[in-house]
Amino acid sequence: GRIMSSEVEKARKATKGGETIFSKIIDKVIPADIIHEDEQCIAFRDVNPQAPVHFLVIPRKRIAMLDDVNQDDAQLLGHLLLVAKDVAKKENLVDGYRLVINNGKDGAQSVFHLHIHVMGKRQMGWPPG
Ligand code: IU
Repeated sequence: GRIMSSEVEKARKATKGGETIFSKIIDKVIPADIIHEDEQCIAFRDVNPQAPVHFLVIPRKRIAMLDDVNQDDAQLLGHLLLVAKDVAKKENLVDGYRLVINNGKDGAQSVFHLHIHVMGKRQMGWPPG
């Protein structure tokens, strides 16, 4: 069979509900390497990077997953993408980069606070695993 990474195993067991560690990062109760902050979102480096540059863009608003957004979040979602692009530029990802949103079990989501992964400084493959 296929080898499953521990991250995927973790994701398959993760369940939605309540506060996550990302709330604590937003509230600065636990530290993170924050590289962007504004009224609506923050961006910080992933603790387990999958590329030489790997950061997450997350809304301050507690949204568990992409499935939970609605029309009222349209501006916020657009903002997250714009921040992803701006921070990618600040991180000098001049040769391109990859954005990923893992949603739910099959998407291998392990933290139930919406986040956009931004990865760069290596050649990505397709399709993703
Ligand atoms: P996922 O999309 O839910 O599968 O990814 C969650 C990511 O959050 C994963 O890449 C973790 O390495 C990352 N992360 C983190 O940066 N800091 C933390 O305290 C925790 C997870 I928990």
